Amino acid sequence: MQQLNLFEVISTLPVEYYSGFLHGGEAEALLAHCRALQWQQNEIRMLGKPLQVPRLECMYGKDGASYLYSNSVSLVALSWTPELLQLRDRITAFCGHEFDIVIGNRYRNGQDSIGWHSDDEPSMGYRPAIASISLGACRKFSIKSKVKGSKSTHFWLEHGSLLLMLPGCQEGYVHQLPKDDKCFIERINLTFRPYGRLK
Ligand SMILES: O=C(O)CCC(=O)C(=O)O
Repeated sequence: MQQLNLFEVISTLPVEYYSGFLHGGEAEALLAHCRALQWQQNEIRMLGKPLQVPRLECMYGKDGASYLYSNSVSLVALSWTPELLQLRDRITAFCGHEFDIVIGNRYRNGQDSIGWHSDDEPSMGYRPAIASISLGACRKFSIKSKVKGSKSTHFWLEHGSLLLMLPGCQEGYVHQLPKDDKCFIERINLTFRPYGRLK
């Protein structure tokens, strides 16, 4: 498995990047599987007005799990598919972190995005690790410290790659996937997260 030189650039950040975590055929098969998941178009309320989230979303995992963000979108977990469960266990065997749910983001093209945020929903517990798998289009990912005036670091998330956001990342940093006017193809992202653990 290749660990990009980019890793050196980001070594001061609480993230690890593994290019080619999934081999070509595996990544293609997983992408096909993910396209058939139950995607939904959610809305948030902004200044009292409904606004479509600029991507499709889904959530799978632990029975009864629900995930609220922006005080308006509540994702409810559907049962694991065998493919997603197998991938979760493989990531845990690789990195040692345990996960209970996976949230999917489907960026239909470069006009879909996710803005600056951290994933600090209390249900994920204290200092969660999050494992992020990228499929399809290669998109730019940006991360910066929450300290005012901090500069952001950018790198590209390739098809089949794994990005680990380590404990401390959500507490100290924000991240985003900005729009990309030059991207015309789809990208699917899977973020495996802990849920409902006491520690
Ligand atoms: O699509 C990505 O790589 C980022 C997803 C993300 O930031 C999130 O799900 O919180």
